[in-house]
Amino acid sequence: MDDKKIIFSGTQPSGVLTLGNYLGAIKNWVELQKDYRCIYAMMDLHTITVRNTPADIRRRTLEVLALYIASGIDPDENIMFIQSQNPNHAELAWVLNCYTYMGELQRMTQFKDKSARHAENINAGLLTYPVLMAADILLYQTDFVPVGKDQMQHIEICRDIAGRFNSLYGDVFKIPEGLLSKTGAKIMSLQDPVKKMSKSDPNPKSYISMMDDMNVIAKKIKGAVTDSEGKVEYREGDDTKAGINNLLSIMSAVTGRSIEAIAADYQNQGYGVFKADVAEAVVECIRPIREKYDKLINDKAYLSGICKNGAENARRISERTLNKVYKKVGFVI
Ligand code: ATP
Ligand code: LTN
Repeated sequence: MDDKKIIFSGTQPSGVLTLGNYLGAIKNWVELQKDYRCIYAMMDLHTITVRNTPADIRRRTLEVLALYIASGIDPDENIMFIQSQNPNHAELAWVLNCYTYMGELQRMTQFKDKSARHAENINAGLLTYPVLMAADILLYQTDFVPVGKDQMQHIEICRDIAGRFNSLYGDVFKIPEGLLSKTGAKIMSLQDPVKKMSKSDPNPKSYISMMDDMNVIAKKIKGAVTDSEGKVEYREGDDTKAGINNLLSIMSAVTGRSIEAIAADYQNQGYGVFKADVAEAVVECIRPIREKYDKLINDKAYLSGICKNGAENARRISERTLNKVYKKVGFVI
């Protein structure tokens, strides 16, 4: 490998990607590919921590890849692969499980949220999910992990696990840093704007899917929950303003203009005009991605080729770290 710093990130094929995934993560990845050696994966091993239909996982995995490419990630310059096609992830996760404490895992916000939402299936994988995520990152001696704000707690535990392992065995892992996008790091639900926009939300009106028709996108934004005050003003931390704060953040992320400048434009306007303009800006942001996506998704041979090639590269790079770990803990290799 050259001397560029390493970026690793991924999304789960647990649903159709949302505007939150795009603005919080993928858009940032596109920028980073110029200066870093980037590895972006489809995290299917993580997806079975909650019940999903197998055919859906299989189909969505290639949909996620097509969306990465349609968003502007160049498959010739970056490594893209399916997590389950590189067995080193599961192998390192097992080892790291033995260096992670139950108490740390039980404190994770995502574990608490998901175990409340899936009370009938609080499986061990849901608890140990952050250990697998740590393995994903540490296998590649990653420098930076670009994610949305909701994932920062998982980056912290990854750093703790790596530090603990290094203090026992010497410098085995690079300690990675999380990287937030400047705008759009936390896009909120359109129906309950104090909750993050999530592709697994049972109410489709709460999220904009990257696959929604353009008129559906406009309708969802026009139906977004706001307040009755009628002022397009950004007030950080004021939950009564959460809906407008969110629409301002979305507008800022898709146009690249500052929230202040946007709010100033709508000083004397009602929510109707503002929402119509946000809808138009979001549609214009998504439209070109969709057009590319629609062409790519039918070319299964091309997409599978990228995965195969990506998995070979990923395996080769990550093998070095795994071998080092096995040697350090005492396995005969
Ligand atoms: P699920 O709802 O299935 O838990 P998710 O959409 O929350 O899925 P991922 O697909 O794993 O989670 O997320 C991929 C990336 O998108 C992560 O970096 C995550 O931080 C980011 N992301 C997810 N939701 C948002 C959001 N609402 N705003 C900003 N970034 C987000
Ligand atoms: N947990 C992440 C998805 C994910 C990930 C990773 C992101 C799994 N492994 C490694 C970055 C690096 C999520 O966004 N829910």
